[in-house]
Amino acid sequence: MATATPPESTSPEPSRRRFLKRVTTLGAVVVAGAARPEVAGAQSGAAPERPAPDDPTKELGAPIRPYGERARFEKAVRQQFPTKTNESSWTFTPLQDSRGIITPSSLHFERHHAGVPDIDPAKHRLMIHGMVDRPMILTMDEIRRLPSVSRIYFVECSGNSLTEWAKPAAKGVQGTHGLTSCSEWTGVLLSLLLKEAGVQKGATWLVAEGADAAVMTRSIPMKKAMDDILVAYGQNGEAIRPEQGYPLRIVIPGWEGNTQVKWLRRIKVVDKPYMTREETSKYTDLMPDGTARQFTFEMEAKSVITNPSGGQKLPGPGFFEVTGLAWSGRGKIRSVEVSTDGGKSWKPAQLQEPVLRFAHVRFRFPWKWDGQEAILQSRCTDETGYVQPQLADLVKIRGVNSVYHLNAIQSWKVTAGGEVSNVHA
Ligand SMILES: Nc1nc2c(c(=O)[nH]1)N[C@H]1C(S)=C(S)[C@@H](COP(=O)(O)O)O[C@H]1N2
Ligand SMILES: [Mo]
Repeated sequence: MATATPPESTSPEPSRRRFLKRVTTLGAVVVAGAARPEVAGAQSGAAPERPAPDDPTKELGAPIRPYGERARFEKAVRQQFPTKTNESSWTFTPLQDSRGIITPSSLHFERHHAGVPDIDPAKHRLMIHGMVDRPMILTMDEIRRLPSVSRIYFVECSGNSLTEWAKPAAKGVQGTHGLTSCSEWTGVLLSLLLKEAGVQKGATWLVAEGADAAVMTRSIPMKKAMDDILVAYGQNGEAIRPEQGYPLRIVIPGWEGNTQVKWLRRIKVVDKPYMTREETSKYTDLMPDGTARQFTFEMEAKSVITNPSGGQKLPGPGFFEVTGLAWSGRGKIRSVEVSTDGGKSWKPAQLQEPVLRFAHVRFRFPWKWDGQEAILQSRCTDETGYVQPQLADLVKIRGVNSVYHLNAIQSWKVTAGGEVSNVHA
């Protein structure tokens, strides 16, 4: 009964204080070993040291709270790639623990070139200038007064799966595919802002600039800007998280994550691409003949089985639901097939509604495992008829100098013992 009221005021026994002390100690240990202390620290605080009651109906529940947290037993966290600094780094979404198609904002993957800036929305401005009739400087309040839209889109870093070109490297799906996440974004269509500003004749590109210490800058063709690009301030029903670009970012449906400038502060309307660092020395694909592909904006169709996936263990033969995610930067996913024999035979998976353009799509496939070794694969086709390639076929065209844009079929091997691991089949 001690947990029925705030323990600080009534609890006679020192167990809570002991619990807190233990958590603090644990937190300190984890922090010392963690590449990203604030994440590790926050997690250790959620450790379920205090057992839940055997019969929850016999105790009064916890009091209401103003901002929600997930259940203390849930442990999925973003994982950081081992980079030299925490500021130019990235974290992966735990896709193996994701349900449905929306990524919780707290687990959206992150890619920062100079850390997460601390921006006061009251001081933030968006400037639109260059080849326009009416240059503008907008406050956040002014932007939020404009007609808005909400749309569900994935964001995928074109570096997703980059470790997997030559040999299977990451252990599980978080490492192989965790640089993609899917959110409902709310904001203003960029086309609306550009119409307000009055784009001049001959303006074919724009340059978007972030307010972070990297001042990340990308050139974007006017055609896409006039089509479906969002200037977003909302993510999954609340303000965009600082990690995702608070208070304002560009969301470009289907395009590589790097073009989707976070902490957006400036749009310059121009008549050519500006050849910034992020579109010359980075985010280009070196081909076998020594030339480089540039402005590879659209993320090609890709899918992956998230369960069962690398690092998991099947308890024994019997029924399993094979499930995963598919997405395409060219529009809608038309179909997903699953193979349990390393690509020799394929059967259609069921697509779960909603199936949206430029969004993650959840697929499901009932599988009766006979206890023999199996290789699980998924292969998607998008509405343009493009079929996700086998890795060998992708390498035939792209060679192995490429870093970005690996969208090949992923293979998970299931041993007779039920262990699941990352393989190249
Ligand atoms: N201003 C700014 N925008 C940025 C970046 C950045 O470092 N600074 N990183 C880019 C990269 S490489 C990617 S993949 C996406 C990642 O978006 P997310 O962190 O919301 O997942 O943001 C892009 N926009
Ligand atoms: Mo990226």
